[in-house]
Amino acid sequence: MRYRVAWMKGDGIGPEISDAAIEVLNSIQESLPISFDIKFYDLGDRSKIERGSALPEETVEGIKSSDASIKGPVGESAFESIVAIRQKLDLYANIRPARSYEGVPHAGKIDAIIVRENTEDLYKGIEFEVQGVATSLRIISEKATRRIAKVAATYAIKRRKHVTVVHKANVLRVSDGLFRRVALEELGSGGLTVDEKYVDAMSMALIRNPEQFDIILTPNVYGDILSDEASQIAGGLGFAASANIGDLSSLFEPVHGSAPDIAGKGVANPYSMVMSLSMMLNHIGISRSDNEAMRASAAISSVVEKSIKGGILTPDAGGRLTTKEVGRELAKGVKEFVQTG
Ligand code: GGG
Repeated sequence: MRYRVAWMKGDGIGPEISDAAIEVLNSIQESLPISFDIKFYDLGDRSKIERGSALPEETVEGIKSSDASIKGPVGESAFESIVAIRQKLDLYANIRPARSYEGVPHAGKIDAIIVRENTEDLYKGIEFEVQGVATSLRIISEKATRRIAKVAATYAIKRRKHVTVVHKANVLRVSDGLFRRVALEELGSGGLTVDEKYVDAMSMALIRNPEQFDIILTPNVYGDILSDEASQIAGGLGFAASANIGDLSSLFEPVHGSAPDIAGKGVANPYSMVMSLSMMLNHIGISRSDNEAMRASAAISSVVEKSIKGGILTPDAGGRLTTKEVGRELAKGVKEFVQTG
């Protein structure tokens, strides 16, 4: 099969880590009966300066008309670009796995997935200031809560059948009260173990005993914060990949920002981007029932795991390789993996 992929390289380290991931994708095309027609689109700070928009209409149309899309990190324009595209295309499920790998120093053993509602909450962006008083409106709807709880259940059923619902319903009694009620209602009938945690207690429990968590279901803002914490426990944001999934489109991206302080130095960690690519291929495989896409995703995951263990790492993770060298090694590893079965 041939798939159309929209690729936004983004800002800062985005182009470097994108190029490393494209090298891996090329090795997939050379070794499996699957191919990709990649089209590049603008998104983020540079796009805003050069084109007057952090999210040009052409990019939105490009994502809509592709089979899958993937982006590098963006800088200060996150609200106008990534948050906006999630809302525009109703990419309501943000899937952020946090897993500690052998070979990377990690603060605790973790293998969890944060399932974050991706379209509402304070990130809806309804804010205004009147006479020195700034107000942000927090939107939590029954419809959005129910559908994200369903996604959490789908993941939990395939894993350890355990969901932790995160909220602060003792204080935010109406908004988090609704999230808690609807999520527990939706998760209550599927044979899952469901528990709940206040977000403050959750941030402590994640550090104290990260191993206990499987699927972590959260409203938008808590999910953004907790996923940085979880990825730090796992070994750092350089290994944190994610998916934004809707009913009609999907967009894959590293969890981290654009790291302008190290941009252009050749030391950025490309694993987050390569793992996002693996998530994209897995999504194509599932949504199109394509075994070759599934095989490609599994090959990348295996090679990533082996390479991390084998010390193929950039300096942030204790290695000595450049971004390009890690990309090249992963591409070579994927080709060998596929050829040797
Ligand atoms: N702390 C990681 C980071 O900077 N992520 C980019 C970002 O702010 N994304 C917004 C979002 O995921 O909602």
